[in-house]
Amino acid sequence: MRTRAVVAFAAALTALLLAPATPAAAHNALQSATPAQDARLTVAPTSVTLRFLQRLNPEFTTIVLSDADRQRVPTGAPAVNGTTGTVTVDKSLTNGTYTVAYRVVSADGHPVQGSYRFTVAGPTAPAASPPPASAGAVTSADAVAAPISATGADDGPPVALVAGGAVVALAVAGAAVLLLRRRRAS
Ligand SMILES: [Cu+2]
Repeated sequence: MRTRAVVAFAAALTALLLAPATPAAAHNALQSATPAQDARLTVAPTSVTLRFLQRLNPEFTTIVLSDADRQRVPTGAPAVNGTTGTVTVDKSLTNGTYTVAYRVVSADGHPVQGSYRFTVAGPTAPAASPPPASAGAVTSADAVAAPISATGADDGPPVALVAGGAVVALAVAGAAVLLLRRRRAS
């Protein structure tokens, strides 16, 4: 009788201890991703692939890509293959930080969601800037920009002066021609 009570107590205690651990162990989890978390890419990715611990259910697999302004980036529907889900990126990603958010279902039916970021830092933008005249890229770009806008602002007065000068020159020339004709006539 006593032994039975002890065994029952031990069994109940074991069940109690194991109970909280069981759901966590049954939950799905992200194992790896391409692009990887916090990756800094020089070439924009054309797809995002997430590999999970458990098989994915295509009906309950969501992968959303969004940009730094939290605007959703158009992608294809998630293509599920076993434990991996892939979305293709419809537009070419410009430089910036992107967030991959996912929501999948665990084997026990409970949803699991998470997100991570990666950065696209391709050489496209620096190459488009004016030829590298000096070492300090940022400073030289600012220095180049400033004179251009200053010249643009100064364009007004010189143009007016030139136009005014032309009018004066024409008047002088006209008067000279008239004088010459009068002299020849007389
Ligand atoms: Cu669960």
